[in-house]
Amino acid sequence: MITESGPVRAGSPAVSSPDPVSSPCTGDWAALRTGSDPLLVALLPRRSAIVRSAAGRSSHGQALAANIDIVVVAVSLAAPLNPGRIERLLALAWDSGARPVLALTKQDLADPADADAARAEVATLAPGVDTVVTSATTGAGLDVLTALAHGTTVLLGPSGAGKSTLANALLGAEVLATGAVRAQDGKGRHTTVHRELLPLPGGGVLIDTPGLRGIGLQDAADGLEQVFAEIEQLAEGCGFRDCGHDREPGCAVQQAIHTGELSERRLASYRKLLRESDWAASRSDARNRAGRTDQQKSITRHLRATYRFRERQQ
Ligand SMILES: Nc1nc2c(ncn2[C@@H]2O[C@H](COP(=O)(O)OP(=O)(O)OP(=O)(O)O)[C@@H](O)[C@H]2O)c(=O)[nH]1
Ligand SMILES: [Mg+2]
Ligand SMILES: [Zn+2]
Repeated sequence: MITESGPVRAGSPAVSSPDPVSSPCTGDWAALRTGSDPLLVALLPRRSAIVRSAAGRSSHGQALAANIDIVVVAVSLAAPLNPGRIERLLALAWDSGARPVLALTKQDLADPADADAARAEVATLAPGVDTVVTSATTGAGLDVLTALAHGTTVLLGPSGAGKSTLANALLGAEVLATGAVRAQDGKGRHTTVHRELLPLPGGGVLIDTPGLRGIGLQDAADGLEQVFAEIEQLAEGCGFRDCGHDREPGCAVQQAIHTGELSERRLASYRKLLRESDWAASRSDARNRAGRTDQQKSITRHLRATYRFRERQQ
């Protein structure tokens, strides 16, 4: 933890909350009991939080970082573009309450024509998102990114995208370890293993994160609405209010696909991510219900026993 007298390591009491989303995470502001054994006594309310659905079969969410102002989604220009992953990361970013920025990294390694094509494609994936083309080698775009970063900035993206390299460039020092990507497919080797929070020279802090393997969406409907804003907008022109954008007559979304204004891939991606988000949301509702009824269950059990007793009496 960083305090006015520098960093300290503080214990945190056994987490009493059953929901891991509310466990302390990088970027949290906390109240400390100081002394020889500093102890975290309270977390301040978060103004934003990046929550993914945790790995495994549990439907719990996991907060990756809190109180974020800017989420920089790093995408390498030296690897094939993965539109679905960009949309997923942007949904996570928007949904956190922070402002997403796209950094297209490794410009120096990309063929200029390919870089232009990637930029054009990314523009259709990220309406309303500032996009910066960067190179840690030539320094391109770093000034723009420095200007965009303020408050708490977090770097997100797949392993090998160049997050730690970008972080070092923004920090003005080689603080974070970086690692070469695999030659055959440009994938990273998961060099960063912990989230790191570091002060930026111009003020604010920067959080570098490990490249996420699976980023499940947890009830990110608001984020998806932002990422797929143009589909939401088109849907307002559909004949039916609850149009499924399938074969309904007067469907403005299908019409846009027909004219090439909207790609089928994008509609499919929207549906897939919405399904995933809704599923996680319903699971967590079910879990909340289950938690609440623990007490009710014991009452029911008690009642049932009473009924059985009465039946025997008759
Ligand atoms: N030429 C060039 N190489 C870069 C650039 N940015 C990153 N790299 C290289 O890409 C590789 C991966 O960079 P990292 O910064 O370790 O990637 P990361 O996103 O932090 O990856 P993880 O920590 O595994 O999640 C390293 O070999 C970097 O030197 C760039 O702008 N230009
Ligand atoms: Mg890294
Ligand atoms: Zn429709």
